[in-house]
Amino acid sequence: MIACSRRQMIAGASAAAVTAAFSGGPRRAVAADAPSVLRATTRILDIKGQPATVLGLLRENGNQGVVLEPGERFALRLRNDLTEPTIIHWHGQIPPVVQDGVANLPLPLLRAGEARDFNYAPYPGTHWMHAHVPDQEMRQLSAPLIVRTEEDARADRQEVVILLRDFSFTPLAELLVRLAEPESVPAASPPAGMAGMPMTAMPMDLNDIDFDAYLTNDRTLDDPEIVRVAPGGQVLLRVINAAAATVFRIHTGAIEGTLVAVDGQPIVPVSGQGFALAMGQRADLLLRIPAAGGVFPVLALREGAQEQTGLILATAGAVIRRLPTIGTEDAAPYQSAQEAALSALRPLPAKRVDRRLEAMLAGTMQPYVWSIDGRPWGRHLPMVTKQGERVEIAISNPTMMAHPMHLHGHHFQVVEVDGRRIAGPVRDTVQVPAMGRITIAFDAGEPVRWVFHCHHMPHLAAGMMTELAVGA
Ligand SMILES: [Cu+2]
Repeated sequence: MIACSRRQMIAGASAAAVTAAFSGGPRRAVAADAPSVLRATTRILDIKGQPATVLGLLRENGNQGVVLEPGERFALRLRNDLTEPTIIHWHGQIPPVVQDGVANLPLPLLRAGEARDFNYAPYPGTHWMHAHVPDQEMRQLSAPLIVRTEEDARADRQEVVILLRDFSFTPLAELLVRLAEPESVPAASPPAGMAGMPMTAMPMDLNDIDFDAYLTNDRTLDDPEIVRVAPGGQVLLRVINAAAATVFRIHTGAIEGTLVAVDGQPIVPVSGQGFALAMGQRADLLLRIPAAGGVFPVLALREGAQEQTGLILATAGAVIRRLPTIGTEDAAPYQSAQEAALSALRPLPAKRVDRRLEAMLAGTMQPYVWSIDGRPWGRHLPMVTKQGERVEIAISNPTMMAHPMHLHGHHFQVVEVDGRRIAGPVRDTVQVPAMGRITIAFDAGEPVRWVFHCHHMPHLAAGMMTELAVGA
């Protein structure tokens, strides 16, 4: 432990700039014929003293991603300034499918130098944007997409965006080769004949990749972002898990947080000091800074491991001490009990279920192939429904890893966890624990093909995607 040094104070000053970059900053009016530009480009991060070239989504003013005020449309021109093709998905939003951002569904990737315009009415809440190309998402091609509500605008509170990532110097293709090596990790599926074994007898496989760093707003705890907060003030943390393959437990330390929304959708508030967040998911947490002031780290603990990342909330004059990047005990894993304890503030309207679908998650380590219903993407069988139908998909996970499952084009409600009916949260990404079963419900939307996939990037790259074919 060291006291706040001059170097850290300088770090604090540059942290203020990063805060501005993540929180939007002032916007200027643009003419209708000159859309605001979002560039997919490269940038350089400092990872434990080593420069790392990563990808990013930057505005003309240098800010990452997009913050929209109440009633504002999502209207911008995406320009691919990379030397490779890319496509960006607006995670949590439901634009017409032509703007959804999945390769060839229906539009192709943007070529290097190509631009494409987007214009749709956004859903409010904490969302994000990312390349729908696993290798690019892993190279940090992601950013916040925040849509503020009238309530946000009226509320006397400070908003802090926390974008969590994992970082590896090793390219995805090489990681996939390593993952398929015999000595890598426990089997993805229980051996034949062991399906009836109790869960505790099986080796749960929480993390199949060890990353080189875990980042909060691009920084490690060696040089964290420091956010100035007011004594007695209220803070809204908008936490986004943009990691490729890491579940985090958000830990608010001495202050109890109140979870008020998941995936941008309001829930019946739940208080606590730790909430798990899977890849693709978001959590909105309200905090009250004690009137006496002080230093309040917000940590993200790597599930089932000791690595940690985070940022520091501090009142003026407080002495900030450095926090270790490795904690003292393994963080508790994401459990279905957390999901079962959440309730939507605005549930789906009551309606008879028109169609019940099943999705069986599957995987093998050698070769490293993950799939849905035993069929990797490309050989998949579409799940079929009709526009307007109330659909339930029961997702069964007999594998030894959890899978955060994301459905495009819809917001769904979690209605069953391990056999128990609940009026759970409305989401777009649900964590299906190892050996667990989760049922989601929604009304089928635009009559087109929407993808349904795991948000663990190596799993997605290895085939864990299917489609929901909505008929007219
Ligand atoms: Cu998965």
